Parts: sequence; C-alpha cells; structure tokens
Amino acid sequence: MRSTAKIATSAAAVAMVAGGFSAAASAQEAQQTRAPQGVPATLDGESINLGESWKGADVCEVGSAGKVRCWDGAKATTAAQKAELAKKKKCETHNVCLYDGKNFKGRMLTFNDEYWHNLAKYGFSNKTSSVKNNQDGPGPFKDHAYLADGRNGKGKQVKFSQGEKSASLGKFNNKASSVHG
Ligand SMILES: [Ca+2]
Ligand SMILES: [Ca+2]
Repeated sequence: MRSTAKIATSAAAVAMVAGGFSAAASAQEAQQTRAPQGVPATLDGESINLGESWKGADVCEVGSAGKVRCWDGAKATTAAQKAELAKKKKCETHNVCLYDGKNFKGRMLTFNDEYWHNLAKYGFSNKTSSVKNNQDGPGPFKDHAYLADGRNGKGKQVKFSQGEKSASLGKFNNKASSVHG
C-alpha cells in the first residue's frame, strides 16, 4: 500500500471491523460501494442523477423497472403542461407520493412498485414531510405503504393505509430513509 503509516493503520482498523461482518454482508457492502451512488433520471429530456442533484426538478416519478422521469415546474409554460404538473403534484392513482414539505408542498417523489426503495439513491433520505398513498389494490386487497427510518425497511416504520394521507409526520418528519409502495 503506497500510503502513509497513519492511513495504513486506519485501513487496518477498518479491515478488522469489516472482518466482524458475515461474508454475505461484506459482499453486499462491496457491491454497494461499486454501484453508482444515485439513480439516473430524465428532466425534460436532460439526463440528471438524483443522488447528486435534482437540478430544477420539482416532481420525479419512479416508474416500474425503476425508470425515473422528472419535471421542472418553471419549464411548464403551456396551460396543458401546467395542468399536467398540477395533476401529478396532487398524487395520481397507483402512486405513493412523498413530499419534502408539509401539507403536500415542495419537491415530490413518487413510487408504485412493491419493494423497499432506499431514498438516498433519489437524494430524498431524511426529507419526507408529508405523504399520500393513492395506491388502489383491487378487491379486498389493500395496498398499504410504509416508510422506514433506516435503509431497506430497517428501524422504525410508519404505515399508510390505502387512500391515507398525512400532511405532517410529527416525530417522523425528515426521518424516512426507505419506502415500500
Ligand atoms: Ca422535508
Ligand atoms: Ca432515516
């Protein structure tokens, strides 16, 4: 290792700590280190990385297969574009909508897939201040949504029943780090 003795020592200490984890956890950790930090998205045709910056985006939709599209309200100039964005900001059917602001204001991020999404990848960890669950499970099946304080559903969870919305999250304000749609 071509580093100073001090760095070499701390690297050894890290290696010792890592040795305490299971092999599976270490492999997962290594994979996460190699993986891109954020999720790519298109913002009005431009490529952005939500983990780095939302640029001018106000609304981002995470579609099926993880494809993400964003919109900048300032670039919605025609009446039709403004109406479409206003409709999205109200949270469309099938979606779980997370808002940075209370009372469904500020930047909005939506999901509709049934698995845990880690919000840091979307630049949205510890930001959610209000939520709408507008999913619509068929028949007796109810499509609840969950927020968790930690990654992958770990830590304290809060449940939002199908159709439920919360304008203010109380102690869970700016705490969510993962969401299950
Ligand atoms: Ca917030
Ligand atoms: Ca958190």
